[in-house]
Amino acid sequence: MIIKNKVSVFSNEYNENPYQFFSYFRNEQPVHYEESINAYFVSNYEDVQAVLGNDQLFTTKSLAKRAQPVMRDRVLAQMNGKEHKAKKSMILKGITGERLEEIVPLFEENAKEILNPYLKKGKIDLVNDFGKIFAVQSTIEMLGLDKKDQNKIAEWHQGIASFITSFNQSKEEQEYSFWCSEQLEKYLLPIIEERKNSRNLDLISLLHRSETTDTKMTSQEILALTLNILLAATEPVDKTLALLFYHLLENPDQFANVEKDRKLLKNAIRETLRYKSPVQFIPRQLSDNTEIRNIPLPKDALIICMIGAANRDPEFFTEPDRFNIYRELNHQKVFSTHSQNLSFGYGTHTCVGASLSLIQLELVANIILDKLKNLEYDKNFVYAEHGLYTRGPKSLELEFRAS
Ligand code: 2IO
Repeated sequence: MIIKNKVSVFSNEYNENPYQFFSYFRNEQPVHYEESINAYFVSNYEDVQAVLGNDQLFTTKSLAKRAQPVMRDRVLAQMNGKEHKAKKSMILKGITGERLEEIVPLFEENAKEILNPYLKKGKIDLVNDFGKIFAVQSTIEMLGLDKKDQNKIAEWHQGIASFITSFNQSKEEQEYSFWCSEQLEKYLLPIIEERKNSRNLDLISLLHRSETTDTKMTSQEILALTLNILLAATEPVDKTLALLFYHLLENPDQFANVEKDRKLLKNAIRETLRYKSPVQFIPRQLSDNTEIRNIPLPKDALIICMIGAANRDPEFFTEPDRFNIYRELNHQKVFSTHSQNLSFGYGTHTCVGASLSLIQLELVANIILDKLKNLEYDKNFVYAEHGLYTRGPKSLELEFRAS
């Protein structure tokens, strides 16, 4: 496509279909300046990798504005050195090994319970009837919260997610986000206090046991990490799941092969994350003057990595604009683990939950494939996506035969 005028990521055209502009950004505007938010967008794989790989120069200080106001203290990505290592290792303890064996059956139970009432109907909206609920319930299990509070937790999560992933919140919307953040604080602080001496493996109890250099975490610090986990483990889940099934339905041959050979699911999930990255942007802040592709960038500048565009860079992926679950098996250009695409970030602050999330998605996709046969779009279904920062289908209305 030949584009004459400068394209803004805040234009309607971009919002409608960002993917069509990725090659324009990579080739014509590799360091694209957006005046309205005073930020530089980088889109080539090599540049994004270089930015995320250098956390001394491209710092996570950007999160002080983007996340901290609703997180109420620093999130994991804002920490570094010993502190980062200690807290990250406690979080990992809550999602791997012994604890993973506890979580997986809970995910399974929840998924089946949410699907059940739809089996009789033969119809489901994979985003609004399933994905969003499954996402919140999964996070509730990991944090050891009460499932009966899921509706209010989901509502409050939506409010803080909107603050973090918006560029143009109105005053009212921002106030609502802060209100949600306050409600979560009121709800979570007493639970956090209660678990001071708990020996359990839920993430809140584990965070109490994280000994950083010499200080234990305060309840407020634990609150911020709890909100961090709530957001990071909830927000991308329904999106990825719906994108996976949408692109399988759009590619019936690949779908048929996945149904027959479930070992292909892992590749299908990774290809979905590459082809339609649910987290499209990762922000950083410069600690010094520098340049990218000879374009000078001033100290303190906000740099936004365009993950979706980098994941379709032809220098790194053969036929990048094709959804192809076999690419990892066929193409040598591509490495072999999820670290090949930048969907979980790169470098020191690579997503802590990446492995868990792949396990969770594979598990739930298998349950859906087992129970919902002859999947197809509902008669009147029209596909549409939304979101610039995090992006996914608005809905995915399906018909099926229950098995
Ligand atoms: C609080 C954007 C869904 C994270 C976050 C802004 C920090 C960090 C991310 C991901 C995904 C969310 N950033 N998770 O991009 O914890």
